[in-house]
Amino acid sequence: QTRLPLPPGFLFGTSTASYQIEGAVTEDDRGPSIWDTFTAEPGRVVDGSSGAVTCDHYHRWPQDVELMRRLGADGYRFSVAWPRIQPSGSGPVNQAGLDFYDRLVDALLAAGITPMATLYHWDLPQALEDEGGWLNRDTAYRFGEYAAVMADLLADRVTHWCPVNEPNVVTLNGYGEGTLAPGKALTYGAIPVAHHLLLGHGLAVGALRSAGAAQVGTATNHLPVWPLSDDGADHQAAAVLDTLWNRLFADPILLGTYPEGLGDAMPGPVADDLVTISQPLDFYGVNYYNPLGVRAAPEGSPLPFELGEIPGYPTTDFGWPVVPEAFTDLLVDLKERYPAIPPIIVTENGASYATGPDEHGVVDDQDRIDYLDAHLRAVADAVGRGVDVRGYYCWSLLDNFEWADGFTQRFGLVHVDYDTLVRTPKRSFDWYADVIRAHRAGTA
Ligand code: GCO
Repeated sequence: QTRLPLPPGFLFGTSTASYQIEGAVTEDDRGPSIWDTFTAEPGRVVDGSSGAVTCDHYHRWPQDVELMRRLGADGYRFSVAWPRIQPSGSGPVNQAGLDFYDRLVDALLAAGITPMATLYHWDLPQALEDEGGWLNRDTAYRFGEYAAVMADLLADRVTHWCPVNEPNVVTLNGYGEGTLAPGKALTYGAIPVAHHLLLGHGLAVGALRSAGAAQVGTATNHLPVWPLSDDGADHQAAAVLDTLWNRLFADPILLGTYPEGLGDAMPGPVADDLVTISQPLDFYGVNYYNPLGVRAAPEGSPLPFELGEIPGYPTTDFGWPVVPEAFTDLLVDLKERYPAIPPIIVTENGASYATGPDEHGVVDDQDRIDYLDAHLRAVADAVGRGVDVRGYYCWSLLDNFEWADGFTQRFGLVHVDYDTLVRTPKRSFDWYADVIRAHRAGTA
C-alpha cells in the first residue's frame, strides 16, 4: 500500500447513524421516532423492513468497538437517538438513554478512537412531529435544549460534534418530496423546514460552545448538480436545484445570508436568526456521494427541474454514478465560493455494493475498494489544490438499514448477516486498515 498524499495528522474514520444500526427501538424507555412511524406505513420502505433490529448495535456495540480497534481508524462518527434521551422530545431526560452513549464513548476512548457525535440523524421524537415537527419553530428550541443535555454529558470526552446531519435531505426528501420520514410531500411548502433546521443547528452550536465542546462543525450533504445538456433551459434547471440542494444550507451557515429570494420565504425574525445560524465553526463537514444530472421539467410540472441519468460513468448498486473528480471539484469550489470556510472534514463518503461472503466466508468487494481509493485520491487532489481537508469518515462501518431502501443496499466495510447478526469484515476493511497504517508510518 502506497501512502496517499494527505497531510500528517489526517483523521481516518468511519460513520454510522443511530436508527440505521441500533435496533432495540422500544428498549430502556426509548420513545417512538418518526422513523418507527414511517417504516410501519405500508409501501414506504422497498422491502417492508424497519430499523427495529437492524445490526442490533444497541446490544452488540462492544463487538463493534472491537472491530474499529482492529481497523485502526482514528475516529468514529455516530449519532445520538434523541428519543432515547428525551422519549417525547422535551422535558426530563431518560438516564438509561444517557448511559448507553456514556458507555459507548468511554469504550471508544479506551480503544484509542476519537468520537464524533451527530445530534440529529433524522430520528425525530414522534411527539414533536405530532406538533408539526420541523415545520414548527419550537422544534428548533427543543433541539437546542436536547443539545445542551448531550453537551453537558459528553463535551468533556467527545471532541467533535455535528449538530444536524444533512438538513437538505430532511427538508427536501422528508418534507418536500415525502420519500423519507415524515413522508410529507409539501414541495415548496417544505421551505420553512430548512430555516428551522438551520436555527436548530445554530442553537446547538451555542449550547455546545457553552459546555466547552472542542470542535463544532456540520455534516452537510453536497451533490454537485450537472445540467444534462448544453441547453440553456437545462442549465437554468440545474441552477435552481443547486440553490435548493446546496446553497440554501451552505450560504446561511458560511455567509450568514440566504440565496437571493429565499430569505423572504423564511418564517420568523430571519435577520436575527441568521446571526445564530452563522456562528463560526471549527470544521465544515461534507457528505459526498455523487453528482446529480438535471434537465428542465416539461411544461406544467410542479417543479422546474427533473433528475436524469448522467451517462458515461460506472454506477454503484444504487445506480449512483462514480465520479471521483467531481469530489475534487466540489471541495475546490467550496473553498472558492466560501473563502472563510473552516477546515473541511469529509463526514461521509462511500458506496453501495451488495457483495456477500463466498464459500470461504470471504467478502471480496473490490468495487468498494476502487471507489474508496479513487475518492481518497480525489481528496488528496483537492488538498494539493490548496483546500484544507483534515479528515475522511467512510460511510459506513457496517452494512445497515438504508432508509426507504431498507436492507437492499450495503455500504459497510463490515458485512452484516441480518438473520444471524454475524459481522464479517470485507476485503475493503483490510484495505482501509492498510491505508491508515501506511499513512501513519509515512507521516510519523
Ligand atoms: C446520511 C446518509 C446516510 C446514508 C448514506 C447512504 O444522511 O448521512 O443518508 O444515512 O445511509 O448516505 O445513502
